[in-house]
Amino acid sequence: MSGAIITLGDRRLDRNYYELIERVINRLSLAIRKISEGRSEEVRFGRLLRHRELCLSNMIQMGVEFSLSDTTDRHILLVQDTSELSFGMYPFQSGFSEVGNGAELGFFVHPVIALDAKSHICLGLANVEVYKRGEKIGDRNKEKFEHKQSYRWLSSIQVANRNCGACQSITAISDREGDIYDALCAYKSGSMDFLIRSQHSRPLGGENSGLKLQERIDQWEVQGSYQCALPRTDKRSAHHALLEVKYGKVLMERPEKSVSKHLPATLEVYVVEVKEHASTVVNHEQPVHWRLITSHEVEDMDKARQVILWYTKRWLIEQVFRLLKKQGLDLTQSLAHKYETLSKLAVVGLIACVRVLQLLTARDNPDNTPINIAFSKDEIKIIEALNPTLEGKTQIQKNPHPEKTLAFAVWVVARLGGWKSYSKSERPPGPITFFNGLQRLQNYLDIQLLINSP
Ligand SMILES: [Mn+2]
Repeated sequence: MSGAIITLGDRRLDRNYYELIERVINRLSLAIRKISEGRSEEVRFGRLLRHRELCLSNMIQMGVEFSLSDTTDRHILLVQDTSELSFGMYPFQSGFSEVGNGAELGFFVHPVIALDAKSHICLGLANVEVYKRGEKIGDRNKEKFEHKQSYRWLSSIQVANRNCGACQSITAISDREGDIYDALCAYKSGSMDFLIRSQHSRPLGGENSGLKLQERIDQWEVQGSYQCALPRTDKRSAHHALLEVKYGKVLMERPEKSVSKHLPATLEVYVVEVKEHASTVVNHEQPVHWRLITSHEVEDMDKARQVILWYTKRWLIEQVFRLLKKQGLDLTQSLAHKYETLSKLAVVGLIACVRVLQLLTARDNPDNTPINIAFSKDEIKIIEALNPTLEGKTQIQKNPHPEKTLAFAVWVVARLGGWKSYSKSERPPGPITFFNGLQRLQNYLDIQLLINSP
C-alpha cells in the first residue's frame, strides 16, 4: 500500500466513514435509517454522504485499504467487470447518465476483486471505478485509448496492482469486453499477466500471417478433454460438462485501425479454446465455447486446465453484482436523491458485498481458518447457541466442521439463510442464501442487545 496517508479532510469525517462501512457490513443494508444506531448517527451518516467536498477517489482508496487483506507473496487474480445500475426511465433522482440502450437512466460501477490464485479465496476489493456514460470524450476509433471509456479495463487494473503492493504476481482477468490490444500490451509492459476471453478473431502475424485467430484454432486437433462442474449462469443451468480443449501459441497483429502506432506490431499470446461436447449440453442451452487468450505459458493439458479454472473464478464478480442489486443490498431502491450520494453508497455497498464473498470463499479453505477473523465475540456466542437448533438427528444433518472454525460458522449462517444441508441434490449455499443468513444473524444480535440493555 502507498505510504501517503489518505484522508477525507479531517479525522471526524474519516471516523464517520469507517463507521458507516462497518454498519453496512454488519447490517447488510444501504438504508441509512435502518443501519444507524440512533438519530445522531443517522444525521452523521447523512451528512457524510451528502457532503459536497468529499473526494470519491479518496473514499475508494480508503475503502480498498479497509477491504483488502494481506496480498504479500501471493499470486493474485484481479477479476474486473462493469455493471450498470439502472434506476428506470423516470427516476426521482438526479445527475444520472443514460444506461443500457439509452431509455433508462443510472450509472456504472467497475470493480476489481482480488482472489488468491491457489486457494481462490477472495482477498477483498482491490479497486473500483464509478462512472457515467459520456464522461470521457468518446469511443470513436480515432481517439487515443486514454480518452476512451474503455480505458477503464487498463486503468482500474493498474491501480489495483498498486494496491496489491508486495504480491508475488498479478493476473488480470476479464470477459470479452476486456479484449483490447492496447490494454493487453500495457499489462505485459507493466509486468502483469492477463487472462481474458477473446472477442475478436484477430488477424495473426508471423508464420500464420494471412490467417485469423479462429481459423488457426480450427486447424488444431483437440488435445484433451475432461468433466467439469459448471455453475449456473444467465445462459445455462448448473451441470457437469464434458469440455474439449485445444491450446497453442500465436502472434496477434496490432489492429490496423489503431491510433496507437507506438505499440508493438505483434503480441505473442497463448490461446486456450474450450468447447463443450454435444453430449452434455442441457436441452437447447448454448454450449460452452470460450476462446481464452493469456500471457501464461500453456504447453500442456495441466496448464490449460489451470488457466480454464482461473477463468471460471470470474463468476465471483457476477455474484458481487447480484449482491449489490435486487436480491441483496438493492442499491437502486435507495432513497438518496443525487448521483453524488449514490456513487458513494455504491462504493460502500461493494465493500460489503465483497465481504460476503470473502466469508463464503473462505469456507473451502482447508487450513481451518479461525472463526474470529470474521465474527465478533457476540456473534460467535449466537452462532454456537444456534448450531444445535439447526442440526438434525442423523449424522448427515450435523454441522461437519470443528467448532471455532470459520467453516463451522459458515455452515450455521447458510442454514439460517435457508440452505438444506441434508438434501443430497442441494448444492453448496450461494451468496444470496449466505447474505440472508447474515441478515438473520444480525437480527438475533439486535434482539440480544435489546434484552441485555439496562
Ligand atoms: Mn462484462
